[in-house]
Amino acid sequence: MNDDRNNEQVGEEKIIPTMCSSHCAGVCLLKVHVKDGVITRIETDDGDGPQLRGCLKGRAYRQRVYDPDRILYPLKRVGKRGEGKFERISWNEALDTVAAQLKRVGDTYGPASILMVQMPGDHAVLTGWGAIERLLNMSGGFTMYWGAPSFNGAIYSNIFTYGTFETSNTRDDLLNSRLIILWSSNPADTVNGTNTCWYLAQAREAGTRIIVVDPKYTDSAATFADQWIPIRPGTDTSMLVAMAHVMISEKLYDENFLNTYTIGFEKFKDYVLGVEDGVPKTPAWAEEITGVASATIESLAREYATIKPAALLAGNGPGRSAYGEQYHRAASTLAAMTGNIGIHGGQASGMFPAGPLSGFPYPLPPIIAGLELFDFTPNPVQEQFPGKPEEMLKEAALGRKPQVHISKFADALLTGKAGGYHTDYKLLYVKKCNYLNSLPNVNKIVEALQCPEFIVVEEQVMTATAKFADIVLPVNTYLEREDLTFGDGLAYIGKQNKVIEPLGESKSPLQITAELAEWMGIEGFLEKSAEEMLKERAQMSGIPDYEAFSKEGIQWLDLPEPHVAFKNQIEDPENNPFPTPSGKIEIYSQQIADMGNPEAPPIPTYIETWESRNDPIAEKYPLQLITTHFKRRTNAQFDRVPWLRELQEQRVMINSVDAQARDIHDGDLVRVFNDRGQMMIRANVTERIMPGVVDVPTGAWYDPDENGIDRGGCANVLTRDVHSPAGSYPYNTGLVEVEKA
Ligand SMILES: Nc1nc2c(c(=O)[nH]1)N[C@H]1C(S)=C(S)[C@@H](COP(=O)(O)OP(=O)(O)OC[C@H]3O[C@@H](n4cnc5c(=O)[nH]c(N)nc54)[C@H](O)[C@@H]3O)O[C@H]1N2
Ligand SMILES: Nc1nc2c(c(=O)[nH]1)N[C@H]1C(S)=C(S)[C@@H](COP(=O)(O)OP(=O)(O)OC[C@H]3O[C@@H](n4cnc5c(=O)[nH]c(N)nc54)[C@H](O)[C@@H]3O)O[C@H]1N2
Ligand code: SF4
Ligand SMILES: [Mo]
Repeated sequence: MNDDRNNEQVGEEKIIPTMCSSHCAGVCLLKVHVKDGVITRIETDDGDGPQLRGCLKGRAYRQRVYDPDRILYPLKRVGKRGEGKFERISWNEALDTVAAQLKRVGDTYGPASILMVQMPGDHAVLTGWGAIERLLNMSGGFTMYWGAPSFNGAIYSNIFTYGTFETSNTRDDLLNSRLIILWSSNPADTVNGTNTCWYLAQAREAGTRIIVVDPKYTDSAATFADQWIPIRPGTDTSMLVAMAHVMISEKLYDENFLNTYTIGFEKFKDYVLGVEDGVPKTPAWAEEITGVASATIESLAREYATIKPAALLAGNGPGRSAYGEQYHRAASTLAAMTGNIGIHGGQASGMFPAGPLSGFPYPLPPIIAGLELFDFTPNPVQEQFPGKPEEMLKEAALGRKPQVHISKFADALLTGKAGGYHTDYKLLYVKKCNYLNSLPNVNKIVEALQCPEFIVVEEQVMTATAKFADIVLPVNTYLEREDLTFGDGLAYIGKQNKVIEPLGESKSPLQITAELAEWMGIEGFLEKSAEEMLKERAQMSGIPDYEAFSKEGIQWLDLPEPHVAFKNQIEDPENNPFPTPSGKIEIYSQQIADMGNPEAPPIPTYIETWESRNDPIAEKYPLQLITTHFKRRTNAQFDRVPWLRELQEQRVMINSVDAQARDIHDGDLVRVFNDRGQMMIRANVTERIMPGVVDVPTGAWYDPDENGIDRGGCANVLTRDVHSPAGSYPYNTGLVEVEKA
């Protein structure tokens, strides 16, 4: 396909459009210049209409493709595990080894002893989920993982509150808002859907009031906000509940909306007023917890209740803390109290960034389509395998067994049956995931990775995780393969064109799985060719001419107006119940109550996190650690790109008050530590983070010295490998101390 593009004529430069989508919540149009089969430069969208301009990472992708450390051939470990010594082997030997190990481990210990983890890598259809699951299921099964690090608290909240995770309006609808609250959301760094910043800029110019609630004075706050409200990490639910208190006591809430569309408000109201526990959740109560002045809480509550329509964009920062699900449930409850659901300019405040799981008026959301392509073959290890993606995510939100939360993989590998898991785990398959760098408690993971009998990692570059593999399989980049991708928060489908041949012997993630299936003698693994699947998917998404679409790299979907989640439910409730058991928005959830977990109450409730400022361990480790997403990386991807490294140094952000008390100056080398680990890193002494909080941005590459002290600035040497009942990862919950090195 696209032969005219792929067979470059010698000496002639071609410009090939393609769609970048790099696990970054963006999907941007790039124009890739290719000469003699080599990428020479990358430009971005300069066309008419809403441009989908790429960020600094997309434009620097050339250095990622040609990274001198790209893995070009299959590798076999020759040194000690983790030492990083490998030798080149053939694909035949690699596939033969992986196939034989999967069979041996399955036959000897049972298929449940196989653990697999994969992440998006890129957001694309063929590269997405489904293929490896199908392969493992067809060969006897494996132990499912659960827990989406990005937003498991939000998934849980959405499913139990709204009955679906499709809770978001498209981003262009922000132009209809009169008030926008960016609650822990920083699109100036984390994109949160391409063009979100463009819509925020237009909204601001049009006079929309924009408020940021975040412990950091982010670039988004600096660029867009009329007001910045710093808040102590992990305390957001108490502020939202106190805002509800203001709305209730001043009768500012939309009673008609609550009566028509919700159930359980009375129970929530009792909680807010303190009917049962005798503690009214007043702004003064929340001030003690959050550090936000009660007058500020009151005025925000009044503004949100009276300026209509208003979009509370509930970001995932607090969702990535202990009991983060309560924050999401509380945000959606406030959206209901203010009647901002199902209307233009409002938001259901389900989650933001919406991610590919939300807010799509597509005929079939392509990511789900990606799963369906592979039919989600039943997993013999999973007694009641749900089969359908929606159900699967619900099961995931509930953490039904047998499956292991990804944050517990290290624990599961170390303790197995003795630790209360279903079995002992003997084989680890890592696909599109920098497991060791991205999951909490790296030092424990390092220990755990010595346990399995066999580890296989599919990678593009030699990550800390890949160093622990017995076999490494080389993966190409999206510039070396064909795929489809889709807008995040805006309605378009993108074409990923193969602009160069794969480097070395690298292959696409789908190709690897398909070849492994063949090697294992599994018949009928791919029912259609990759090209057929893409064409079929494009057709289902309403794309009339595949060739023309490929030439453009993009197809906008024809929407008469911005998409608004739950518009039908609000406009015609009789005929459009919410997909919950009651048919209404469930502020009280009987499904949650039935689970009977006191740490997962049926109404949104403030629960103090572990390792809060009141924890006795705060005497030893007095600073709250947050680990935010960094502008010049996507998680740990792009960290090595030299052009990007020039732009921003990995440092720990610390307020000048905390720095002064420790005699730390800007640029000093400091030690950040707690009982789980330690790192040496330079300090960024600044007023842009509130006192008492430090930020080590996530994604820097783990780089231990001879004493095991991390020199790379990998946040997860400090984080804890636990999760809330809803599977929220507490990446932003934890205490540390910082001292001058
Ligand atoms: N440049 C870049 N873009 C990315 C990524 C990346 O790594 N780099 N990663 C992508 C991925 S996988 C994801 S999931 C998204 C993540 O996108 P976000 O969740 O938006 O990113 P974060 O920076 O982790 O968090 C957003 C804000 O939450 C704040 N925050 C942290 N804890 C709390 C808290 O307890 N309360 C409040 N109110 N605020 C808090 C942080 O200070 C931060 O400013 O971004 C995607 N886009
Ligand atoms: N402390 C802390 N830790 C965090 C977070 C946090 O906020 N704080 N955020 C969490 C979040 S939200 C997430 S989503 C996870 C992300 O965790 P990961 O998904 O592990 O992070 P990535 O860096 O995106 O890693 C993807 C890896 O897959 C490899 N790869 C293999 N095949 C492909 C491919 O086909 N395409 C691409 N693009 N890559 C491929 C890439 O080279 C890269 O090493 O991290 C989590 N970790
Ligand atoms: S990395 Fe993300 S935001 Fe940057 S160009 Fe690619 S898709 Fe767009
Ligand atoms: Mo994420």
